[in-house]
Amino acid sequence: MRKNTIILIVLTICFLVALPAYGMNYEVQEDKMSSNELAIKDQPIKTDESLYERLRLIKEKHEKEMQLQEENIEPLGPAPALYYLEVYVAVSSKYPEGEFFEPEQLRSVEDHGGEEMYIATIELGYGHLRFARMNTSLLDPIGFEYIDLDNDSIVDGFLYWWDASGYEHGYFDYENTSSNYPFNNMTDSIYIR
Ligand SMILES: [Ca+2]
Ligand SMILES: [Ca+2]
Repeated sequence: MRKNTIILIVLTICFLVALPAYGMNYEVQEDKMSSNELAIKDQPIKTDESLYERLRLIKEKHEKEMQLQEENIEPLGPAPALYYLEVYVAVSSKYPEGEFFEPEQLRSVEDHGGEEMYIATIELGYGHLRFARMNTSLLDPIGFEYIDLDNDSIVDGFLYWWDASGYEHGYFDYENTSSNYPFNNMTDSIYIR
């Protein structure tokens, strides 16, 4: 009887000590796995040098156009109106490497979906009415980054991440409206297969 009780106590202690340790290991592995899987989402956009080159050219072209206009009209305010926008990348559990889109691309090449899916949009200039939709249903933003193309600490644009988790495919569209004159509206879209 006494021997059995001692064995029982020893087993209980072993179980109580092992349980949290097991739980912790499991947690850590889970975290590591999910952040590795969709790591692209956590990489600063600045690491995409080819994107920055492309955006710099768009900015230069826009500034030249603005200069030509300013010769005729009164100078613009300090914050530039929204002048460029695109769907940049999609990353999903089914395609964790991430698919970067060409500006004119109409349809994703890769098959996306699975448990998680995030889509990033990029814009230059300042907008204030952002709407991202999947099959006309609004998506929530989960984060954003500033884009500073010339390192002058003046923000040139924004990257926004949208949560499209739960969709296996669908029509993604993004729109934004300029905060400043001429209060123009811009859109871009892509079919995610
Ligand atoms: Ca800048
Ligand atoms: Ca799919």
